[in-house]
Amino acid sequence: MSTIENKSVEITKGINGLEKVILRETHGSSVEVYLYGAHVTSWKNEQGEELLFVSSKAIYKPPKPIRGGIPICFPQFSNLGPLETHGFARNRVWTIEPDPPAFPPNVNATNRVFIDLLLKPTEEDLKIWPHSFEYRLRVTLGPAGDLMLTSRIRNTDAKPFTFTFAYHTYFSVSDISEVRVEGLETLDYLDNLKNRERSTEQGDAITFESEVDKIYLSTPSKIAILDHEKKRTFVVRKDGLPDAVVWNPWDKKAKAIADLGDDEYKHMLCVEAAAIEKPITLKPGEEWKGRQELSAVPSSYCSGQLDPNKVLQSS
Ligand code: TA6
Repeated sequence: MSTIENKSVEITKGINGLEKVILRETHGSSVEVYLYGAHVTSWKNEQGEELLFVSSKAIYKPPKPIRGGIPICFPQFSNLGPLETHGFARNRVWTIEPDPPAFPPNVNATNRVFIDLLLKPTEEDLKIWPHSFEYRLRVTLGPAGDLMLTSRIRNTDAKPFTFTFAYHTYFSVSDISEVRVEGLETLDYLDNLKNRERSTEQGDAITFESEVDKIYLSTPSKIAILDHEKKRTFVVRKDGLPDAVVWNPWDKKAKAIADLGDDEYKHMLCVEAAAIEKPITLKPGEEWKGRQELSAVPSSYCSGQLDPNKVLQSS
């Protein structure tokens, strides 16, 4: 049964009866988040255009994580540890927390629509990852349609623990061959396609003509994704998340991924704010915070006319 709480936050049933929350902003933008995985599956602008990619073959059925949107990788990124790929947070059912511990004033600002979600390990989880924690996620839709994800992870155990993390964001792009990413040039990266060999990015902005799976290290707090055809620029701002993963599976790997359409790789690009190279360690009682803020702005990019510095320096 769907419950309308108020006009801007609706708790309802999504695909396969899984519970989801819809946030709506008065100018028309919206966000949808499933309690399964605390997984954002939709982010629409004021014109109702979808800004995130979700596979047409996505499976909304536990324990399979949803292909697309924003999976949360915690407490392990990829296979960098003993757990299943990308950890278990993305395939657990989170709860809504009506009254979480206070956020700093700038996060709690008025005229924002948000929902607070909570994940605590079950007895079963503690068998595979023996650390008690409280993971609070606030999903916020700003007045200009910006989407903010704020994670607060607290060690509620009697001993320290260490984790890696990523917001595995799938952006919707018109054509991957027409996309460029600015803000990562000249940085060091670990190449997942070469046993995580360390290299340095050369030259100009990053463009795509084959499979890419790289972990860029010590990245700036702002990264821009320019979609030439759509004349749209996504800006990723991040805090507490030094690394940035860039992934596109390209044609061969896309065919090998059962829940991704063969040609869908053309319309997606993952740029993931992450903490991977230097795992986070929390002592008992300590809390870590990692924030990602996404905005989509019209870009006047036209074969080299755009000055990347302007995109990256504008607030
Ligand atoms: O973030 C990039 C990556 O780790 C790739 O190596 C690729 O496997 C991708 O994530 C998707 O992982 P998934 O477990 O969701 O199929």
